Amino acid sequence: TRTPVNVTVTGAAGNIGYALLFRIASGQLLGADVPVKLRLLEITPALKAAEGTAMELDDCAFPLLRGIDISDDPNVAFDGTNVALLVGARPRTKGMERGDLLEANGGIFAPQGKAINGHAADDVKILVVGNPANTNALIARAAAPDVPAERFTAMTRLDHNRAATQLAKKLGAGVEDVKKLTIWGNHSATQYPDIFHAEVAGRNAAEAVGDEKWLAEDFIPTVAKRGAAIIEARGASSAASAANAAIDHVHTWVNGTADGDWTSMGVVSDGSYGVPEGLISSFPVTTKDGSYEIVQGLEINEFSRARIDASVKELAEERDAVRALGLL
Ligand code: NAX
Repeated sequence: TRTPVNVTVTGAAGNIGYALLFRIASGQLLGADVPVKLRLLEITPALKAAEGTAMELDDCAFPLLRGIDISDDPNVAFDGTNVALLVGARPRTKGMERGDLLEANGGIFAPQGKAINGHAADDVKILVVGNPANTNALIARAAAPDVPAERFTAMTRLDHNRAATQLAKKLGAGVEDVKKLTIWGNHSATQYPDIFHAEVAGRNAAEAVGDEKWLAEDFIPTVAKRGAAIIEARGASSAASAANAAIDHVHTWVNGTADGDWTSMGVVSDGSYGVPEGLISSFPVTTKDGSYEIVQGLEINEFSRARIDASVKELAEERDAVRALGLL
């Protein structure tokens, strides 16, 4: 029998946590033959709620679930962790300036990065979901100098999945027919969902759409503002779809992308496509055997260039702001 994989989830008592934990425990994160141990990290006042979720996890009698530990101490929750899902974050509240938001999240992600550095397993893979996800990943990474930089990733898979559905609907295709979509840049309203290299049922997606106005005025804003539209409709932010994207992100990272396809992940830039080295920005990536590579050699047209640059500029500003706060 295989040794269980340790999976840490922060913000475990939150909305996304509730939608995520049961899927991890049922084997959807790593595979139907991989036993898991869950480590739940919460702030002290939410420990009781996390215990309630753990009771429900027990009540599911998942054969792959080999244990649940709950803690409010990152050094405990990240001890021996193989997969760390950093979901809990400080949300922006009314009247909060960006600097305050980044500082509050620095107070969460710097100590968590430090705890990962000191206690995680050598093969640790980290996904940051909590917003601002790219910059929170940057902060955690800076606090973990002994962990290879490429292990820190930020989630743009929800944006990727949203874009796939919008494109499939437009072309009357199934989502399974959509390949090689890319989300570039920041997980924010400046993100750029790129269909110029995408294929739908074997055809170039931009050619099949043949309508730049739809692209600029409908598709891109619909994808980029989808989070706000969900809040408006549900009265609560995306939770099950965000959890689903976190599952997809890690599953793809571990199990590989299909031949002739790629996915989108926020990863440390190596300078590809003019994205300054060190920024955690979303790129097209292929994955294999637990590692990933940024897809090289794509031609970037003027339409795309302007939008990638705008989102990357925002990332650079966030980096400069957290640097000024002494977090990098
Ligand atoms: P909730 O407010 O329901 O849950 C957050 C949980 O995190 C709470 O239980 C809180 O106690 C916990 N928490 C706060 N500080 C913590 C700390 N230092 N250590 C451990 N736990 C801590 O939010 P939820 O709806 O679950 O969303 C979580 C995060 O995901 C938010 O930052 C949200 O903005 C972000 N999202 C990111 C998305 C993405 O695509 N990257 C999409 C969905 C979502 O908006």
